[in-house]
Amino acid sequence: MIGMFDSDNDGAINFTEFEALWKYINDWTQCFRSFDLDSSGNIDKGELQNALTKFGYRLSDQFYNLLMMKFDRTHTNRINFDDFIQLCVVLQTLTAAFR
Ligand SMILES: [Ca+2]
Repeated sequence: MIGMFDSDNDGAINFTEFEALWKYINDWTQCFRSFDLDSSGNIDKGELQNALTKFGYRLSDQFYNLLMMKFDRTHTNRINFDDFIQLCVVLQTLTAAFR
């Protein structure tokens, strides 16, 4: 992840790059919190459906089950913060591929 933000490729994060990294993480944290309606610190299937519907995705119940199965790595029917970021990135990549 650090590599993504080392824009001058000197192997280190300078202040400007750190600011970009900080903003990126902050944006994701805020996004995650707004999804986590019951403030449990993770996203359940209902919260995921609610959030992705707001994003304009129309997905079948089966697809949500698939997403939960794939990204719920703790097998608690809930998605943690880092898995949630991964889910969004995968979904964005898929959406871009089908456009
Ligand atoms: Ca929650």
